[in-house]
Amino acid sequence: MMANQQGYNVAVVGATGAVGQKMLETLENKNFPIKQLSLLSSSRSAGTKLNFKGETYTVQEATPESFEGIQVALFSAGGSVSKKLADEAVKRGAVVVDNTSAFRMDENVPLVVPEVNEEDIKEHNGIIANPNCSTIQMVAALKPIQEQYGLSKVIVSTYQAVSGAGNAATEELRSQTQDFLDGEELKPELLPVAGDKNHYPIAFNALPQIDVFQDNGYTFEEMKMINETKKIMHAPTLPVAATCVRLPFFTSHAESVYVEIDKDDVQVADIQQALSNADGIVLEDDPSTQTYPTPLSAAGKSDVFVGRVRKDLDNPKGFHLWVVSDNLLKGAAWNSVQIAEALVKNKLI
Ligand code: L14
Repeated sequence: MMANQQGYNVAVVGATGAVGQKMLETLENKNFPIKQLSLLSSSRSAGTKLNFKGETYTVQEATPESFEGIQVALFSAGGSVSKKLADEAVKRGAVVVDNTSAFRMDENVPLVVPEVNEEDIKEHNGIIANPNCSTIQMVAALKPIQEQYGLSKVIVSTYQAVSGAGNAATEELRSQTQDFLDGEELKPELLPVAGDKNHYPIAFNALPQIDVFQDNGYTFEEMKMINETKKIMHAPTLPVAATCVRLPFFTSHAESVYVEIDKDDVQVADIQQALSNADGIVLEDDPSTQTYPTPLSAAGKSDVFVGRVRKDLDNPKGFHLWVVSDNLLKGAAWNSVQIAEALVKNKLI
């Protein structure tokens, strides 16, 4: 730990990972008030040196004792680490913001996207869950529509970046692309899912599997989008269907979202207006100038970008949207830091 000015004692668990690194960048860029910073990881990555605000920190192995004196702990080191250590952090007085799927559907754990359900953080019992990246950007866009026009159905297909699967997946795309261009044989080792039986090339391909299959034929990523959306939006009976697809780009998830609303006589301009007035949403939607967001245009930015708003041609209550956001920022690190900011604002730490 290193002393700094006034602020909070913050731990980042999984600091060397794809999301952990973005958490550090975001804490720095958003100037979160930090008194002492602890960078923690598994024993495998302990000893790594990382830079924060011009100072070098050595990553320590996360143990129960690492959380003595910590007020906020941002976890993103995988579900098993969270299951082992989140309670230890809470026991020592920390509020945990957990970016894994370990506790998201636990009814004692708020699942929060500040633009959508910030109030829910007040119900926390030590742990607040950060939703899945694909879910976060979708509910951010759905919220203003739900508020003004009601929602009766959501169908989403995703176009997801490889960085969501971690630094090793990013490296797999990079080296496989090179091998493909060099005419070498491709040797997929990781994607679609590290622990699953088969691996398929991601370079110049599209994989309709993100995370493991469930008994109902949906993947876990799809079920996360379905279940988390209902929980965050307080809409347990809202019909939601998802198809999640991995594509060969590094950053930002894109989503084609179909919604049906409750109200009659709503026009594209009304939906656009609701979106452009919403916090955290940027409307980039003008076919006459080919204006719409793309994974590359959204990368490195905190907002959720929406374009291609169209009315369904058959259902007057149906609308189609294109929603894009940096999966490691709003989808993970920035949403976690926003939750930490909300804890400060609401005097919960
Ligand atoms: O549930 O492989 O937070 O892109 C989101 C990214 C699970 C893995 C989560 C991926 C993760 C997923």
